[in-house]
Amino acid sequence: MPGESADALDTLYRDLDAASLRPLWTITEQLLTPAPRPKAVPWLWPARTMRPLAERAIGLVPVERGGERRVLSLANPGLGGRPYAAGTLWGAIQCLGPRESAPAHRHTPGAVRFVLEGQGVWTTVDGDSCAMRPGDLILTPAWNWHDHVNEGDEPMFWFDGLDLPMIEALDGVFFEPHPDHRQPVRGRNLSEDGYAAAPGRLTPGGVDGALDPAPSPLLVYRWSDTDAELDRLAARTGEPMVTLEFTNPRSGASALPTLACAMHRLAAGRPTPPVRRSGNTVCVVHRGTGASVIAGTRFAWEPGDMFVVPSWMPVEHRAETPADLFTLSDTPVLRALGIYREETLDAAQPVTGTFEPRGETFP
Ligand code: GTQ
Ligand code: FE2
Repeated sequence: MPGESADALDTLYRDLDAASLRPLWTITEQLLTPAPRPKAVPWLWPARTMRPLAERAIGLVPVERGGERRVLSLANPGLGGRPYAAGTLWGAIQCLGPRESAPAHRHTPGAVRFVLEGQGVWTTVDGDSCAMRPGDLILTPAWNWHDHVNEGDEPMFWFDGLDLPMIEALDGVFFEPHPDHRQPVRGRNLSEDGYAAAPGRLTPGGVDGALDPAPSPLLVYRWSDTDAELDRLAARTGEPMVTLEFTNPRSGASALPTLACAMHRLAAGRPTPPVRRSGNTVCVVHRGTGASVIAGTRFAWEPGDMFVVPSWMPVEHRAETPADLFTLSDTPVLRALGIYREETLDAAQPVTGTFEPRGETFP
């Protein structure tokens, strides 16, 4: 009887649930989607909101053991309260007041710093004390001891990017505080002195071949070098955007095994073609004003703003004034697994909405 078999089926589902078994045929379409369906939404955090909040935190919250860092993480509203910019990426603003220092520690997630503002902070990475200045990129590869010391008289602000959500998903997070607040310093800018002149540390367009499980031995990429190389690149191509990826001078691979970092220079008034890529990207505006359209929504930006392009969502950029965008992405992981995809679309996206920043801004 049909009634009996419907009852029997209900009972089967109840019994499966009680046995901690899930019938795939009821969830196939949620799991095996035709294309990525990231939970993270396209989002932008304005500098004009973040900067005053970071400053208030400097006045109210000391940097101590346990808390370790004065960091405000980008919490994507699509991720249900998780403190991640996107499913695979941690993004944050970190700040240190004059004469403050953040204690030495190490962890299996790898990190990069892109400097926003200020001077006088040194990040020590396994004994190599690296100066930080606006526009510089500093790497702290997995399990390297690191601390940050502000020797100057002004506060400093920088962007942090980590692969923390990826390492968490792999249940591979280890953390260890250093026995001392500061680790011993072997010297200053040692990796820079050894490798900064090496060819292959800035790769036009970006890496598509080399993969390397070892991080770059070069830990700092100076803005002056990046800027000069972008000038040369822009002069010899007529494109609306030129790209330099920060690369491992030993192998030509991305800066960290899990994270790719790049700088993009946009010519004013010339839109880039819409592109979609598998994997997530966080963008930090270094210079200039403009707007990006992400999956139909227009995001206007200015220096210090941070925004997220979730996996497979089309993005196009248009600078109002000459602009430089720093990007952090998980591309090396997708490439290592042989599943990376990238596609340039034929036509500009129809703009269906405009992003309204949340939180108070201070013009
Ligand atoms: O500066 O060591 O944004 O350990 C998150 C975790 C920064 C850091 C973050 C960290 C750090
Ligand atoms: Fe850290």
